[in-house]
Amino acid sequence: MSDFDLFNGDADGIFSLLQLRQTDPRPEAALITGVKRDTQLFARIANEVKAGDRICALDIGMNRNRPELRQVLETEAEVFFCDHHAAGEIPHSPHLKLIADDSPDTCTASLIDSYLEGAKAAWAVCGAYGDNFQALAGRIARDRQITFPLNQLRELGELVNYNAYGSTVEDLHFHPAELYKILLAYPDPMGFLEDAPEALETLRNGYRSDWDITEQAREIDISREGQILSLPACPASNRISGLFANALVDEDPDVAFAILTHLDPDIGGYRISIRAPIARQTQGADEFAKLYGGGGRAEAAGIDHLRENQMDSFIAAFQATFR
Ligand SMILES: [Mn+2]
Repeated sequence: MSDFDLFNGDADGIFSLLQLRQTDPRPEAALITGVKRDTQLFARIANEVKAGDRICALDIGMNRNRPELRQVLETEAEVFFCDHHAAGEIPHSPHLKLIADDSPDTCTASLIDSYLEGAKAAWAVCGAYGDNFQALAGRIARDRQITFPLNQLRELGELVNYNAYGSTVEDLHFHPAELYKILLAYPDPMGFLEDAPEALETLRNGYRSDWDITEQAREIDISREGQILSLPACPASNRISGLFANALVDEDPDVAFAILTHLDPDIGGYRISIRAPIARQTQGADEFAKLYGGGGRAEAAGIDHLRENQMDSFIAAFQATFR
């Protein structure tokens, strides 16, 4: 029997798995993860899974994994799937244990916290902060009587989230599996923060210097309801674009944002982070992103590749969607 832990390489995925594996260790589990957008993780294991294998899938969305999930269930492997993205059609199988909630105020780390009845709640607080759910993070901390300084848990959540942003794992400071293993050695987030290993300094320094690139943001199309900005092609842009988008929508929750990051000239076009105006009812960032082959959640979504010649259509559709 083999174990496979599939998890989003972002804070929500990593802090979900930390909670689970510090209560139910599976040291031999294969760690299957990648950059934040690399969520089609069942495809990587579907052909090697056997009956009785245990698969744990966290924060990766069912929509982009359904065919391979079906294939895995048909081999009679046992799948535990926990997620907060819109699931779509759910396969019927006695081998699937599903915890899913796509309401806009939850995240996977919080669902795991409920499942484990708060056994490792401080990690869940970091996960919620990392996924940009400030109120939820505060609620978990209160409900579970976490006494650690929340500003420090928030910093850790944001740094681990930041680490997952990039076009490929080569853009990242740490492969998410490596960062997970570093954190796993500590019983709780404060242990890691107080020990202050080199990894913490690396993330802090990278985060600080990457923000500088946002000063080079160019305005592509600006209206009262929606702003489209672009960043130059470089690893710093690849890492910071999603956080830049979060910061903008936190500042101006009535406005929709699209941050376009130029891809290398040999590929051309853009990678895009989209944020719906969270203070208005016109959400559906995921539905909008789907028009261009992307996906995500109602509030936050992404498009992997927009070609130059799609730009006019993109601008018109963006402004129409979020008007
Ligand atoms: Mn998440």
